[in-house]
Parts: sequence; C-alpha cells; structure tokens
Amino acid sequence: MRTQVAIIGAGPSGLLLGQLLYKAGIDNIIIERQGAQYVLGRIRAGVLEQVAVDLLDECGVGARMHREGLVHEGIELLFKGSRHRIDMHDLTGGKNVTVYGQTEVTHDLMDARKAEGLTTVYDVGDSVTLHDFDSANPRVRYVKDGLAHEIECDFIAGCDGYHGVSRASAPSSALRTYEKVYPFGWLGVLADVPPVSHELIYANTERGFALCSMRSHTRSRYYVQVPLTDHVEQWTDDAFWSELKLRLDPQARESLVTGPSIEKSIAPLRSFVAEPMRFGRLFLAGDAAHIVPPTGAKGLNLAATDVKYLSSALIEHYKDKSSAGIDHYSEKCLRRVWKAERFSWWFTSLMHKFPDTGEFGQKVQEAELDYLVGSRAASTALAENYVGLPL
Ligand code: RFL
Ligand code: PHB
Repeated sequence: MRTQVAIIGAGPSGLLLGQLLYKAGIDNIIIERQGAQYVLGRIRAGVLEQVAVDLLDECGVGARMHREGLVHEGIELLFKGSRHRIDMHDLTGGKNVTVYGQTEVTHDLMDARKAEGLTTVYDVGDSVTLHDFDSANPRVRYVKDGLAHEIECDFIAGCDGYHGVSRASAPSSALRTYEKVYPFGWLGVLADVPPVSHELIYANTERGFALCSMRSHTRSRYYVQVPLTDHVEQWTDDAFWSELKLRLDPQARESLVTGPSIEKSIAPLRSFVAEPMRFGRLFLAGDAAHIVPPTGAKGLNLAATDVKYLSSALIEHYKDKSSAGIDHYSEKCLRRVWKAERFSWWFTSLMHKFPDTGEFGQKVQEAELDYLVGSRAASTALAENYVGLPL
C-alpha cells in the first residue's frame, strides 16, 4: 500500500488532519488502535475556540456544530460563595467560544471521512510500528485481523495521543520532555438534565474545585476535584450530586437538577510537553506532543492548531515545493503550546485546593480571584487566553 501521509490515530487531531489534507488533494490513510465506537465513547472536551470552529468549517463539517453548538460570551467564577461573570465577548472585542462536545466533533469528522470514501483502518491494537522516518521513504507496519500490512508514505503524522506509539518511536536522544503532575483528579458526570446555568461555572471552594458545564440545553457535564486515591466505583450518583451541591452557591444549589449519570469517570491532571514536535519525516500533533490540565479547556483546541500548522506545511511542500513550513512546524507549534500550558497551569493553580498549601493557600487564591474580577486588565488577560490567542 502507498499513500502520501500516513496518520496514526483517529482522534480529533488525526481526523481533522485527514480532512484538511483530503480537501487539498493530498492522499492519506488513518490507522487507529481502537474501533470507531470506542473512540466515540470517550467523553472529553466541550469547549471550542473560534480557531477550532473555523477549521471545522474549512473542512466542510461545521453545519451541525453551527446548528447545535451553544455560543457562549462569558463564564462565571464562583468563590467565597458568590458568582462573578467574566464577559469574554466585551473584554476581547467580540470573541466567543462554542460549547460542542468532542464526541460530536469526532462524529462529524468520521461521517465526512466515510462519505468521501477515505481509508481508516480501525482495530489494529498495539501492532503499529514506524520505520525509516529519517529517510525520504518512511513506512508504517501494522497487523489487522492477523494479517501483516505495510504502508509506504512520504510523511507520518503521529496523532495518537499521550499513550501512542509515535512519540515513543522518536529517538530518545533527540527528545526532551517537561512534565508536571497535579495531586488530584477530576470526577466527571454526564447526565440528561438541563444545565444549572446558561454559562459555565468554575468554582473555587474550601472543599475543592467544581465545574458546571454542558453539552446541550438538556445534557449537562459536571466535574468535582477528587483525590487521586479515589476510585470511580466509590462514587454513587447521590454522593456526586451531594458533593457538587456543597461546592455551589445557594442559588445554583437550589436550581440544580439531578438525575442518573450516563457516564462517570475520573481523569488525572497533568501538564506535559515533548520537544521537538518533528523528527525527520515524523510529526507529532495534539496530545501525542503535549497535555494540559482541562481547567482552561485548551487540549482539543491546541490539537486543532497543531493540525492547522501541519496541514499548511504539508500543502506548502506538495504545492509550492517549499520545506519552509515543515522546517518551522515544531517551533511555531511550541510557541503557542507553551502559552496554553502556562494559562492552563495558572488557571488550575488558582481554582484547585492543593493538599500542601492549607488555609493560607485558600486565602491567597481568594485574594487573587477578588483582584481578577475587580480589575479589567486582569479579567481581560483571562478572557483573551480563554477564547484563544491568535494563531
Ligand atoms: P486523542 O483524542 O487521545 O486521540 C488519539 C487517538 O490515537 C489512538 N491511538 C493509536 N492508534 C494507533 N496506534 C497506536 N499505537 C495508538 N495509540 C493511540 C487512540 O485510540 C485515539 O483514538 O488525541 P488527539 O486527537 O490529539 O486529541 C486531543 C484531545 O482528545 C484532548 O486534548 C482533549 O480531550 C482535552 N480536553 C479538553 N480539550 C479542550 O480543548 N476543551 C475542553 O473542554 C477539554 N476538556 C479534555 C477535557 C480532556 C479530558 N480528559 C478526560 C483527559 C476534559 C477532560 C475530562
Ligand atoms: C467540558 O464540558 O467537558 C469542559 C468544559 C470546560 C473545561 C473542561 C471541560 O474547562
């Protein structure tokens, strides 16, 4: 088999890249460890920056997002028992975010790929191996249904997430990693109940962080900070709702509608960056190269911008016979990645209860939040980062 670009991973990065390349007439094959239903079953991101919305439009898959996505002009910060609105639209000169689940983005991209008749090889397990990406003729090998296959290609795009094979295949002498692990996780619940508020609520409380998010007017996504030692089985629905209520203001507590969970999971929080993001003809994109804690809602959006830079670089290579985009890919991505890493780390540090900082830490967070909501300059810095920095 031969293709121009072999893409490892059919998460949002891989599917988006495949679609952008296809639109530019560049042939690609996606190879995915899991089945399509498994990929769609992972409940993850919910907030899209304008950059991500524009990219989905560019791929021709934006119609349902514009119909069903919820445009949000602000967020609410809850601390010391009361809520304060950050008017992102006003503070950024008219920018918004769109609340539309990663599951739906993935669904729309998978449907488009299927409709165009493009090849995605699912269910290859851990069989993928990458070869000769330091030469002009890279190859990808995998096993499907007991049969060994080889793809010859011009480039390999490693879009296979944090646990993928691509970063692990890079020569360790050329790879530098930076990591911060946080001493807590997020317990998330998805439920078919109307959201408690029409905007997202980020809560700092003495019991720990909470987030009220949503997927639609009838489906809510809630999170509470939990110790890393907690197991999801310990948390009954009742226990979750009781804990969430304790972290809300009286009005939200009163109006919260509870119901059976349709998904419940605990995610650990991590900041991670691998440098560089290119090794010869192998490129890393999205979670394969970097992880942010979810507090700033940046993971999927960063993945989308990596893919924008990568598709532009590959299009430049094929159409203009120029290697400038390819040569600058890693540097361009990392400038943006580190800004999002900084923002996500800062917002996480501001909103969560840290086991080692005690009551002093809580008071300092409350003072910073008080300053933040009272200062237009500080609110603007939050709003600019939340809606997404320019490309
Ligand atoms: P993914 O989604 O992990 O997809 C990688 C794909 O590669 C496959 N794979 C392999 N395929 C072949 N061979 C191998 N050896 C393979 N190894 C792995 C995997 O099966 C998978 O299908 O990475 P990608 O595409 O880079 O996308 C990144 C996003 O998924 C991630 O950044 C976001 O979900 C992060 N995130 C959020 N991002 C936002 O922008 N806004 C949010 O509101 C937001 N909320 C969140 C989040 C992540 C969360 N969790 C659970 C980590 C909320 C949570 C709770
Ligand atoms: C979500 O809806 O899952 C979500 C929203 C905002 C975040 C993180 C997750 O910061």
